[in-house]
Amino acid sequence: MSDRRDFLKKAGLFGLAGITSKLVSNEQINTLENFGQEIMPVNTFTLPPLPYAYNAMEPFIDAQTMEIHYTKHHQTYVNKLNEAAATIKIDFSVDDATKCKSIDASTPAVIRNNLGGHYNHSLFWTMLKPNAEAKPNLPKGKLGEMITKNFKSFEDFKKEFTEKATKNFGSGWCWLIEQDKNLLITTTPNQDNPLMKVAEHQGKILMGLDVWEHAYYLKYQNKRPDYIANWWNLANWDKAEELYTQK
Ligand code: MN3
Repeated sequence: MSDRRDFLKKAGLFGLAGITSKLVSNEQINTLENFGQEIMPVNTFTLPPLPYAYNAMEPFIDAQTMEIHYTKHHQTYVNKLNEAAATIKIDFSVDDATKCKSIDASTPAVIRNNLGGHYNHSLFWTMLKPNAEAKPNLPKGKLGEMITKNFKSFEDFKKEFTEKATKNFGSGWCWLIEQDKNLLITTTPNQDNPLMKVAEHQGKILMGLDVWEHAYYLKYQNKRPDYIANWWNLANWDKAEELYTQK
C-alpha cells in the first residue's frame, strides 16, 4: 500500500499521472530526482537519492518510518537550509563535510542544525544495509581488526556503543569515529556531528546511528533499546571500511 501511495504522490509530483499504467520503481524515481537536481542552481542543497526502497530495511526498520524519515524529516532539513542560505553566506566552493568542519559556537543555529541534519542523514542512509534474513553482521577488514584492538572484542565494542546510544539524552546521534589513529565512540546532541568544532570529540566519522525518536517511534514507540538492538543487523560495515581506509 505504501508503495502505491508513494507512486501516486511521485507521479503527481512529476506530472506522470495518466501516462503510465504501472508502478514506477524507486530507481526510476531516483533518475527523475537526479534530473531535477541537475537543472537546479549549483548553490542549493538537494536531497540525495535513497539508495534502496523504503522497505529495504524490513523487518528492523519499517517502510513507513523510512519513507517519512527520508521524504519529510531529511527533506525539511534541506528546505530550511536552502531558506537560510538565501540570507546567510555559505561557502559553496567546499563539500558538505568541510562545511560541517567550519561550524563553531558562533555559527547561526539555523545553519548548524539544518546543515548537520542534511549531512548526517545523507550519511546515515549509506550506513544502512538490507539484512532481512538477519545474517551475522560483523565488521571485517582493517576496521574489523582495529575494533578488536581498540575495544578488546566486537562484543565489548557493541556493548559500549549500545550503552552510549541508549543513554544519549533526548535527540541526537551515536558515532564511531577515528581520532588520532584510535577509535572512539561518542555522542552528539541534536544534529551536531563529530566534524563540527562544537563537538565534544572530533574525528573522522565511520559509523553513525540516529537516535531521534522520529527514527524509530512508529515501530518501537518509547523502546529505543529495541531499535538499537535491531539496528545492529543493518549496520553497513562495508561502508564503514570504505570510510576508514579512505585517505
Ligand atoms: Mn533522523
